[in-house]
Amino acid sequence: MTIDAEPYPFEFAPAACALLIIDMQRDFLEPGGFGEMLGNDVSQLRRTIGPNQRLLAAWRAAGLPVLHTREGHRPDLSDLPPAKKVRGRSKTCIGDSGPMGRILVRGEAGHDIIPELYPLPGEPVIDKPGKGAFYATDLHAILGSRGIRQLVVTGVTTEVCVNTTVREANDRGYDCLVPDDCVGSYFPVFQEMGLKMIKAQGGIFGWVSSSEKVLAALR
Ligand code: C5J
Repeated sequence: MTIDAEPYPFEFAPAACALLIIDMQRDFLEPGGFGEMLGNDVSQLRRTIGPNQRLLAAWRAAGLPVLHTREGHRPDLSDLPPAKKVRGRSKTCIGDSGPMGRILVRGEAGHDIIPELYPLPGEPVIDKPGKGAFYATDLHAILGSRGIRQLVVTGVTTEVCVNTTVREANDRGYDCLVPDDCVGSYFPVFQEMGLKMIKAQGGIFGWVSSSEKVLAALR
């Protein structure tokens, strides 16, 4: 079975393919959250919610594995590198009080996944301290134990945590497909370039498609 994709059709092996939803967290997506507080236009990310909901519903209905990630840190910030803490020289940074609790701290309201895409019991949630979902997590072990070789990667943001995760996955031998309407960036130019970088040079990191095309294959 193939999915229409760029740079060429993706050989879809449903029994070995997981949906990996990156960082659809309240602080990144909700009006009044940390992302908006920094001056970002959250509507650029919120347009991905509908396509992700449709894909997630179809994926679950097909009985295929779903995993979610959240970027964040331990409440004592012991896993927060000082360099990450001070980067940006922002007045408010990771660990400080934000509009929805302490920013990017596990257990806080803003750190959690938006209700529209909330994980079901049994769907692994990978808490990651970095941008990539494989760094300092057990994601590779979980995927390996389930025989997963392919990932459909969605979420936010396209050029940061989605791109980093796709690159990490590629180096670990996974084939990654990214539906363009299911990933978002606060910056339109990074959205475009983030997707181009994945599919360039014959699919150097993976494939780019759309949720409709993945849904067509699932049907
Ligand atoms: C993610 C970020 N999830 N942009 N984080 O992309 O800091």
